[in-house]
Amino acid sequence: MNWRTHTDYRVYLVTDRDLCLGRPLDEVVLAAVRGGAGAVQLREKHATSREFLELARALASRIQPLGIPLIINDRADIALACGAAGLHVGQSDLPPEDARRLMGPNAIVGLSVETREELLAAESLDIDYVGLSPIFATPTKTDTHTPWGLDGLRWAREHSPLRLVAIGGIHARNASEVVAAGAHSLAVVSELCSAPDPEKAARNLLTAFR
Ligand code: TZP
Ligand code: MG
Repeated sequence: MNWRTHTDYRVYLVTDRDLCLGRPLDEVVLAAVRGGAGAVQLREKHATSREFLELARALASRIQPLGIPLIINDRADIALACGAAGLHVGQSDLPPEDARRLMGPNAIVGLSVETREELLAAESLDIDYVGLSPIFATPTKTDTHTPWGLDGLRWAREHSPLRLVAIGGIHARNASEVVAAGAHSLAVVSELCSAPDPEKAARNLLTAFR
């Protein structure tokens, strides 16, 4: 499986177990995947390494055979140990060049960018996408930079050839305008993790691309 060429990023689920309304994470993830989520990032900010790895292994074994990549947030060691398809890093994490070297030429490597300068600098890197963070202010992550907004997203699309993964405050109600402003991908946490029906919610987000 060449994840770098075969991934459908349009609806990209980023996990938060605390927002899953008490349901097991794999149940929420599998429902979102049935609804059309084409990429999943496991984001764990409080788990021990052992717990993170166990979760990652379990998820990878459920979704990767379906052709859906598991992308690990921040931890190359966890990504390598569980055979994840990819790694997502932020500006203060492992540098993308090292992420690529460790993960190898066929893995997905994504990078968060919060400013125009970071976006332009990312162009010279061997990465698969940039996460434009955040598009809108969001209660899910409050330690963020100034939001890009739709104008910032349009600027990004005009000035960068990179695949643009929009994240932050994206919901069914604004998904179409985020796509119209230039996003190649909608990355969401609460819209799917906290949806009463994550399958239906994912299917609904996909319609923003029609
Ligand atoms: N990075 C930038 S905003 C964000 C992350 C992980 C959280 C997005 O959560 P939501 O619930 O989709 O607004
Ligand atoms: Mg990080």
